[in-house]
Amino acid sequence: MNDGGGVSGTGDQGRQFGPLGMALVIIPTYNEAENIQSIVGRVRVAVPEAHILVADDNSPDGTGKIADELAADDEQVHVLHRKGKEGLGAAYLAGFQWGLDHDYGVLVEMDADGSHQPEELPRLLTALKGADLVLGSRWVPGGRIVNWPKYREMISRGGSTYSRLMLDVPIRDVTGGYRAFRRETLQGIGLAEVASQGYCFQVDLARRAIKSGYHVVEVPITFVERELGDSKMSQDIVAEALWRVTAWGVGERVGRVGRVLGRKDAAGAQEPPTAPKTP
Ligand SMILES: Nc1nc2c(ncn2[C@@H]2O[C@H](COP(=O)(O)OP(=O)(O)O)[C@@H](O)[C@H]2O)c(=O)[nH]1
Ligand SMILES: [Mg+2]
Repeated sequence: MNDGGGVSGTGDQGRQFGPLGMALVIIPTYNEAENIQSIVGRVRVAVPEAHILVADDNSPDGTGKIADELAADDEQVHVLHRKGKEGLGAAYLAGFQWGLDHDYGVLVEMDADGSHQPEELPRLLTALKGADLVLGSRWVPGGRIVNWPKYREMISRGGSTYSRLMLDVPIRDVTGGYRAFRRETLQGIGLAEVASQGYCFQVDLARRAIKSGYHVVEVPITFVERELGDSKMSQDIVAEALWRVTAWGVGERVGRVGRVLGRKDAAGAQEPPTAPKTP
């Protein structure tokens, strides 16, 4: 790991983000050798004051080595080398921890494949001034997708709708992965209990933020399907999302019913004994 040294939220660069502190853009990678240089370069141009952390799961195609070369030339680029493929969720959890340990005030999630356009990041960061968590959203007015196969759109829209109804969260794009968090939001949503590995990790974080009372805002984005490399989407990832969202939703409903019944019992116990009916 190259941790760059001298990273802090109080330097000149930090001040450019105002009271929120310095931003760290976390880019999880698995076999993104064809994309990593371009995405890092685009982020550096779009938000020159932000730092970047590439969280690579020991990609066989050498992504980690390319990232190391980029980091060697640029003190704002860092690399977290992980031992093997453990899923998007685990890579982000490690990246968040690294960012919190290094005093970043804003932590951004961004895919490596260009689907999340760095040029839209300033809009997300501006919105974060009035929110605790900003979600880049494909499914609010103004949001768009480019070159996405119909079946992927259906999985994504269906997954968001199912999650919204099941979990009772007022969010149009619950599965998206282009997000900006204030550090306090990540610290307040119980990251230590997050077990989701695949893309339902995103649903998990959004629902935790809402349930914890944080102000979550959706900002429209144009999501552009990757041109290079392969998607890591799999049936296992969809299956994990389906069972976890269902389990969370059922668990919440059971909990609500339990609380209502509990209140009734408690209320009943406190009621004064009814006076004997007079004949
Ligand atoms: N570190 C790490 N990154 C991953 C893993 N799975 C996916 N990613 C990265 O997560 C981002 C989104 O994955 P992608 O394959 O583009 O998913 P899709 O956009 O849903 O098809 C990309 O930057 C991937 O390289 C993983 O297991 N570990
Ligand atoms: Mg992708």
